[in-house]
Amino acid sequence: MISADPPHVRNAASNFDLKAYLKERQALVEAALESSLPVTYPEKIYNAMRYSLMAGGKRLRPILCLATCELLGGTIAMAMPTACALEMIHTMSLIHDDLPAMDNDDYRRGKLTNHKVYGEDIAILAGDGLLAYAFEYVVEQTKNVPAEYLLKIVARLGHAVAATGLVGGQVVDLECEGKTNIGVETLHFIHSHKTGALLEAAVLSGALLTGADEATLERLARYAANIGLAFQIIDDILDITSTRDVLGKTAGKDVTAQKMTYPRLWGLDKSRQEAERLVAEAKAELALYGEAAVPLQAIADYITARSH
Ligand code: GRG
Repeated sequence: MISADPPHVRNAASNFDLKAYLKERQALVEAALESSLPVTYPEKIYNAMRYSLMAGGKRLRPILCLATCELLGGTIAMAMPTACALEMIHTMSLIHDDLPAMDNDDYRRGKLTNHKVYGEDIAILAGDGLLAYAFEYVVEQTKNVPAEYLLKIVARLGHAVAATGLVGGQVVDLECEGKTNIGVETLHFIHSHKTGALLEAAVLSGALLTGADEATLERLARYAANIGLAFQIIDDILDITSTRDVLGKTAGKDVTAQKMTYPRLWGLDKSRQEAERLVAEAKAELALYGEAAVPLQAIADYITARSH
């Protein structure tokens, strides 16, 4: 395929070391998360919250937030509290998703799930605690950002969690359990809400920290929607083609539960092609930023190349 990018952008893209970039960003996020939640009385709940928050994971949502903020001229320092809040929200959604009343999973991020270690009661509260703390954390810890920008970020995060986002996606997912006649629109609804909404919030909150205008937000929302869907398609593929050791969570669950997935709808080859098409579209949205867009474009590539 002939690249539409000018040669200097192509060179910047081919010289960009994504592995090193992700490693560095992950280390920054780990350090910030580590100090975000000290253990105090009652220790049990703080330990349960930290157990899942510090259990690893790719830290994709924080990294997207930092990268978008930097793309638009902001700094890592400005964005780090929001980046941590995104990971707190994501972690709470994983804890609740794994509960016996939801997906009933025993493993997550290569470890026993929160309720397996702390019991269901504490796991529910650990999720609630992380969710509430995320909002407090953004407002209390963000420095050098106007309050009106922070208000928009808080609203955007709320929108991503509420029935307009994660909760709505999870409800439709639960409703579809055991049904074999799920169409592509319903599948898209589930995943654009369960997975896409928080990825979009990660990108848009990074932009909102810099006071981005509507056109910029719309462009970045298109980038996020495309990588969000690609991310989910790859998730579905990996559930079939990978193992628990590599994924850090139970593999093959979708087939066992006879869940409707993209590979089930389209087959593995078409699913992979579709993910690649979405990533190419996501990258094209950012072409006008030239070299500055290389990190976000490389993150889009990582979504289809990842093994877990
Ligand atoms: C948000 C109030 C509230 C309730 C939760 C349970 C629920 C409602 C929603 C489910 C959301 C969910 C678990 C979606 C799946 C998203 C997804 C693809 C998770 C895996 O993300 P990765 O691969 O995981 O980024 P790591 O571990 O790398 O962070």
